[in-house]
Parts: sequence; structure tokens; C-alpha cells
Amino acid sequence: MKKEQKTLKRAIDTVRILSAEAVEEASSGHPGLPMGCADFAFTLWHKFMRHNPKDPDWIGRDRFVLSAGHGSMLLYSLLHLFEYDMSLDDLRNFRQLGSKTPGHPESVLTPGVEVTTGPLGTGFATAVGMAIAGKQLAARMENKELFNQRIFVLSSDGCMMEGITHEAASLAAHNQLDNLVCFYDDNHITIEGSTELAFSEDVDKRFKAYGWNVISIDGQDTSQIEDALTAGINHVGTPTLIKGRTEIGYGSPGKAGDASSHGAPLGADELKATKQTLGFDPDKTFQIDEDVRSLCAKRVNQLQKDAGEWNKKLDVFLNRNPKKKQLFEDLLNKRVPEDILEKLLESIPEGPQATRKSGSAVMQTASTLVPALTGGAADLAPSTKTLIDSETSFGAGNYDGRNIHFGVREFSMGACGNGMALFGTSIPYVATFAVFSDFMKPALRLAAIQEAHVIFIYTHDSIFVGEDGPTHQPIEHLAMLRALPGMTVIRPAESHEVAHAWATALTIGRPVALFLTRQTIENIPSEHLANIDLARGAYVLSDEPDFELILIATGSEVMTSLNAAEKLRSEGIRVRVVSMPSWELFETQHEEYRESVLPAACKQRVVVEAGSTFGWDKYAGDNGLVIGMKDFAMSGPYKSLAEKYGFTADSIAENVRQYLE
Ligand SMILES: Cc1ncc(C[n+]2csc(CCOP(=O)(O)OP(=O)(O)O)c2C)c(N)n1
Repeated sequence: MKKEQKTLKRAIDTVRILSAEAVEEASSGHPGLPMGCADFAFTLWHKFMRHNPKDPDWIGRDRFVLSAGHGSMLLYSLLHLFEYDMSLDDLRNFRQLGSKTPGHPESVLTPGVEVTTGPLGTGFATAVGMAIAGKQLAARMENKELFNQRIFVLSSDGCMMEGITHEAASLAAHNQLDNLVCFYDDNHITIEGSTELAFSEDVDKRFKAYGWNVISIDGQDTSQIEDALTAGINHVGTPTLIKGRTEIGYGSPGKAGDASSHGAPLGADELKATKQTLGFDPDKTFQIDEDVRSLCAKRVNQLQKDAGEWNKKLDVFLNRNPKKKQLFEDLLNKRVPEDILEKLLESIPEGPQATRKSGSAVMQTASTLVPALTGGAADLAPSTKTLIDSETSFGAGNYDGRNIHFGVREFSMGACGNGMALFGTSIPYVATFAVFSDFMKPALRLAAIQEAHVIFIYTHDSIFVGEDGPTHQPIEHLAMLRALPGMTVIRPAESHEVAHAWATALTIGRPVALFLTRQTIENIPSEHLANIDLARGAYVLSDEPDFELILIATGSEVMTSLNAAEKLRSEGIRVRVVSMPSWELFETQHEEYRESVLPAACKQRVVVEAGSTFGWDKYAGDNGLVIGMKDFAMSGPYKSLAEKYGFTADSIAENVRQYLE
């Protein structure tokens, strides 16, 4: 074997040993996948991937997504060897509190980690979103030579079993995302044992059926890996799946090929035996040869030079094309004009509107002022009203389209939204009916964990969906999203609040969910418009001196509650009306402000929201009343539902009277 090849093999074995070693030290973790996939991953990083360890956020980089996040030590070992800000001590601290090397990779924590992974399959779908963003950027910049970043994914049997990869693979093939290359670690092992227990489909045929380019190789053979990567990268017109047959725990004499190496340390003796088998000193820990160090250093040096070259070319291109320069800066900085709120307020349509309709009008204006805004729906754009009218549809042959058709694939749509946001050049929005936020829950959670700035648009936001009945009527969904740390839920009351909600959504820098109505809503009367202060989460919409009761409402129930308040006031009951579009925004306000809106001394409080009452006691207090939903509703016209479930001004007023008695 030539010296260079020997060093290469040594480097790959070093990844195996470092990974097994860190797991051993932590007494927990997953050595099997890193050991089996070291050949592929090291070859990719050493020979193919363009990145800049000294500038992990360099926009010209390829992205590497470890969809099988349990194999995190594989990624950490690579980050260390390729001189990212990842020390040997960081590896030694694997899985320890406060370390840069948590159990599963976390994008907000560790430089060089592109995506937070662990929930199987989600990394794969997030990568599809990144591939969409990459294609879109290249097309909008009209420069495929510079903007040709590739997205590499490493996925496992578990990823392949999860439904989300079915959705996302189908979407990727449909859009001919040939900037996406996925390695499938086909090791025939999951936690319970052989994949024969639960997985017998032909993944090769399945991906071919979606329209992928599929290459089957021996995943332990670096020359086959190189050939497959070369072919996959150069392949035009479809994404590529490299199905690599590997052995879990490769290199371990006693545990290779066995499920026991999946998620537990090899054990001290077996680790020593593995080191011996691979030609390492069994008594040394975290051993990295100088040859391996210099092999990686050489590559890092080259990568830095390449990145510098790319940056120069970018400068030349941008300086020659001032319009593209402006666009690039707008996209990269996700620029939102300072007067966005004024502009959005100017664009709301006259008269009563469904908030999905005023949302649509506002979104049209937002799309012209915020070039980074792009997105779509899961086949519901005519209902969610989320098409950008002046823009075309994204797809093969038209990648500069800003309207993305995700198809009926809510979970993937959510993950793609995250991927687009993480790619770094868009503020994506994704839309569907509120009730189907259920289908997206893990993606919402990952958006929150990753602080991904995605605008989740949920229309048909209450039982007032009406005739479609209980399967389509959201009940617990607001509560579910409010329970999610890091998610900001906004349920605007009418058109003006919608404009405020969009202004907040565009500038918030983290995930946000907008809940919008199907049904028409009266506008807030002009005398109260100046009171609107949505950015603070809740505000006094209409007041009475020495009020004795606070009516708190959100969304479509705000105007109904204001009308109820007028009735009560005519009877001498002194009511304050608070519009509370967002708990989360309210909670970030100073205590003084919160007290000024909801004074602790006022114990008589009635909350009105056509959703689950769950959680509202917090604002209603022990003596309060919550008018909401405690069960699924019936199918029927929305006005009949309002009567039946007590959401008319008359019934709210009557409930308040009884409450005060
Ligand atoms: C959505 C989801 N369900 C369950 C798990 C728990 N889990 C972690 S790894 C794994 C399967 C392991 O099989 P595979 O993906 O083939 O990885 P390998 O055994 O090859 O390391 C499971 C079920 C998870 N991480 N994500």
C-alpha cells in the first residue's frame, strides 16, 4: 500500500477509534454507526466537501447533514480532525453537561453542525429544504458557477423507515434536486437487532421509483465510495442515493455487525481489542498520528485557499452586478425595511375580512419588500391564501420561483422550512390548516430547538372551519404550540392586527406561528385602532374607568368580546377589553407593563377563545372564567357553531352576567 493510502486508512480508523473512545469515556453513546460509516464520511470530508473550518458559516460551503444523529461522534471526530473549534477535550467531554459535544448534534451549540438531528429522518427532510434553498439562491443570483453548493446527507435504516423520508425523497425527486447526495448506511441493523425483524422493502427500487439516481456500493470500500461520490455529484437532473452496504461497529472483533454496538460503549476490553485489530496502541487513548494530523491540516489549508478564491470571485461578480449585490445582501441579511409595519398597514384591504385574506394581502406587500421571503403550502394555497401573486412556482427549470409547492406532505414541509432557514438566505413560510399542525409537530419542535426563523401559517384556526367537522376543527392546537418552548404563537384579531403580526413575524428571528381565520371578521373600530400594540403580546383594546371585569380574547373572539362588552356596559357593568394575540410576546414584557394590562387586583376575568381552555387559567386566575372548548365540536355552518358553543356576543354577555352573580 502506498504511504498516502496508508495514512488515509489510518485517518479513517482514527475516526472509528476516537468515536468509540469518547463513547467509552462517557459510558454512553453510539459507537456502531461512526465505526461503520467512517470510510464514507472521511472520504467525503477529505476529498469532496467544500467547507471552511476557520469560517464555519461561510456561505459558499457545502452542507453535511448527519440525519442519523445518534452517530454524533462521527461528526465530532471529523470536526476535530478538520480543525474546527473542537478540541480533544471537547471529545473527552462527549455527552457531558455544557459541552460542545452533546448526545445528538445541535446546530445552535457547535460550530460546523449544520442541523440539529436525532429524531430519525428529520435531518434528511431538512437537507431537502437546504437543497431547495441552494437551487433557489443559484437561480435568483443567476450564477450557477458560484452558487453550486451541494447538500450531503448521511442517513440510516431508521431514517429510511420513518415516513418523513418517503415524503421528502418524493419531493426532492419531483423538484430534480441534483444538488443533494445522500449516503444510506445500509448496515441491516437497528436497535432491536436485524432489519429483517421489521424492514424488508427494497430501498434501491423505492428510491428509483421516486426518480432518484441510485448507486449501490460496498460502503467500506473507499475507492467505490470515491467513484460513487464523483458520479453522484456530477449527476444531473435527480438527487442521488448512495446505498452503501456497511458493517455496524466495523473494526471491533467481537461486536462488528452486531446490534450491541449500536447504542452502548464497546466495553474496555473490546475497545482495546479493537485498537489492536486496527493497529493502534491499546493502552493509549485519543491517539492521533502526526501523519493523520498533517493529512487533515493539508486539506484544511487547501479548503481555506479555495474558500478565499470563491470569496474573491463572488466579490468580482457582485461588483459587476450591483442589482445582484443588493439582492445577495438582502437575502444573506434577511433584510426587512425599518418601516415595514407602516407599509403593511397601508396594504390591508378595506372592510371586514377573514384574517387569512388580510394575511394574504399583507403577505403580497411583504414579499415585495422582503426579498428573502419565500415559501408555500401543503397543497392548500388556495385556502391558506399564501401564494405570492407576482411570483412564479419553484421547480425544475424555474428555480427562481418563490412559490414552493410542497404537496400534501406537512411534516416534510415543516422540516424543509427549517432547512431553508438554516441554509441562510431566506425567511421561509409554510402553510396549512391549523388542525394539520399535528402532522408537523416534530418539525415545529426542531424549529424551536434550532431557533430557525420559519413563519408557520395556520389558517382555519378554530371550530369555525364549520362544515368540515371535528376532523378539521382545531381544538388543542393553540395549546400545543403555546406549550412549545421557543415558539411564538400569534392569533391576530382582524386586519390591522394581521399587519402587526406579519411585521413581527418577519423580524422576530425565530419560529413563529400565525393563526388566521377562515371566516370574515369585523375590523376593530377606528376609535380603538391607536390602542393596537400587538408586539407586546396583549394590550388594552377598550377601557372603562374603574373597570370591575377584564374580558381577555384572542383572534376572532376579540371583536365578539368587544361587542359583548358594549352590551354589558349599557347595563352599567364596567368592562376592560384586552386583546391578547400572543402569550409569548406578552411574557417577555416588563412586569410593570403586564401589570398595567392585567392588574393583579382585578380578579374578575373572563377569557374567550374558540379553542381548548387548557392553560388559560394562568391569565383567568382562580376566580376567572374561561369560555372555550372542552371537547370536539360538531359539523355545521360556523354561525350555528358560534350559537351552540357560546361564542356570540349575546352568549358571552350572558355568561359574564351569570359569572358576576
Ligand atoms: C423518530 C425516532 N424514533 C426513534 C428513535 C430512537 N432510535 C435511535 S437510533 C434508532 C434505530 C437505529 O437503527 P439505524 O437507524 O439503522 O442506526 P444504526 O443501528 O445503524 O446505528 C432508534 C429507533 C429516534 N432517534 N428517532
